[in-house]
Amino acid sequence: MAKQTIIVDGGYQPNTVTFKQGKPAELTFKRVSDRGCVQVVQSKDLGFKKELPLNEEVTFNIDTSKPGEYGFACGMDMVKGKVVVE
Ligand SMILES: [Cu+2]
Repeated sequence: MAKQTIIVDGGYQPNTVTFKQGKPAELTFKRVSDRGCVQVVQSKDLGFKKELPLNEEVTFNIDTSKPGEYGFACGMDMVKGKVVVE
């Protein structure tokens, strides 16, 4: 299982994560401050939308069956990041 963690602190650190095609993958978000507007993370591409409680880890399984770039963003679609499957 490939695992990556993104720290959410007004933005996404890092804002791009890469997974290998065909390998099971988990992406975790951990929001560590109230800065910015990133209390919700959503992705139409990856099929999730969830609140990020402060200082808690929220994990999504990532479908790595198809290579490509899959965007995610805050609840208002302003702060953006992406998952690359290659
Ligand atoms: Cu926002």
